[in-house]
Amino acid sequence: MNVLSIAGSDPSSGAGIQGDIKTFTSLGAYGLVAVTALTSQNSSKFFKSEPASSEIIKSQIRSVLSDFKIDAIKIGMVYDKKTIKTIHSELKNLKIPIVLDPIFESTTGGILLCADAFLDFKKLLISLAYVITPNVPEAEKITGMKIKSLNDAKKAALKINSMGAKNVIIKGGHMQDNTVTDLLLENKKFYTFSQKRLARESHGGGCIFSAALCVNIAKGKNLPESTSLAQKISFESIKNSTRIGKGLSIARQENADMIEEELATAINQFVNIKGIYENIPEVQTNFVYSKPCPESVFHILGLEGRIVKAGKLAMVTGTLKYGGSRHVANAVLEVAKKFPTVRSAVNIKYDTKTIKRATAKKLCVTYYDRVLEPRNTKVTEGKTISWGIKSAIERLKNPPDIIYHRGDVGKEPMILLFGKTPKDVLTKLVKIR
Ligand code: PXL
Repeated sequence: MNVLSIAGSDPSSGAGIQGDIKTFTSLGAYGLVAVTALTSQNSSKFFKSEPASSEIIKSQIRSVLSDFKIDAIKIGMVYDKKTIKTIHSELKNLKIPIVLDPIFESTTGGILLCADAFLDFKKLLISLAYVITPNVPEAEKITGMKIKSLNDAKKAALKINSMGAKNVIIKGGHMQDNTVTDLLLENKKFYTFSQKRLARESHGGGCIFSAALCVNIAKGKNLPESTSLAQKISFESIKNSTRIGKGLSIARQENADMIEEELATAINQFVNIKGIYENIPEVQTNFVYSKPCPESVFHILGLEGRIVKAGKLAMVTGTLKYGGSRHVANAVLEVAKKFPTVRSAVNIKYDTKTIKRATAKKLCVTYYDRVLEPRNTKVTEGKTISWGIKSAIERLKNPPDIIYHRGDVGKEPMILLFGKTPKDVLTKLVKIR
């Protein structure tokens, strides 16, 4: 999937085209750019900006549109009247969804849209937007209204919609509240998305929101889901912001931890599978998800606790923690050394029928025999799993879906189900039940 950012350059790489490329890449999209302006700024100060010529802006847009299939476009800094006119005439007949992020001023006070270009911004760009993403001050400037409450934001969203934007998101970060509530207006319906407020200011969070929104729209997700994901991604990136220079911290989308989000969702789906209690072994179940290329179990998120069988129900005890699982996490650690795409696993009760179904469904099934384990690994806590997994995958050319063992004296037999993501693991689980 390919997405295009039409925006300004930010040498501090927190926002603008540099920030967008990072967000697109971190979410698995291929990012293309058309540069509208150059800025010189760092994390403390904004120095200068200079527009690109209309000729080169037009030529950049045409060069990418004529070659790549573009699934969504984001417009950021547009700087002046002639840039706005060029973008409008190049995009007005396209059928590609456009995310318009109004960029008026930098966090450090630099002018990113000239005062005399404001009317053209409203007249020519707002009507191109599939969705527009102002924060509260930007929505106030666009509408001329004061926004002090969610109700005010709803009125402003309706007004921006009447100005031509198909859908409107007003980001609530500037509102005085303990939580941040983003408001979406889609097809005359309001949706709100709340997140706890982070007590920090950073550079680039707004760009990350609109770029993540753009990718999720490109992926075909609906607008409420795309908004919710964009909020989570920008929240995580602000939480992970780092003071790289001497001034403001820079939001870090590449460290944004969607791992927790994805695993928590999958665990919730796991316990709600009908009759899943039958698949939970005596030692109970853990479900893990690793950061890319883990070096220890502390790079692997798992339950510090278990998914337990309680009568005919499955219940989660404990919370998610890096290093929370030892057994299942060690298994992923070992598999990932040879097959780095494998990052998630769950352990389930051993049953020959499950193994037969998995083989029939053409999953890659392998096993190890605990009875053959050398004495020296047996006596060291935590080594058995590594030894077993290593011997099970030794001859594999492709990543395993299932590794099982039939137990040993006093050791319960077990099935480990692997995948790229928790969702992938769940899809396989549903296949073999
Ligand atoms: O965050 C908004 C933004 C967008 N684009 C460019 C910027 C900034 C903020 O500084 O410099 C080029």
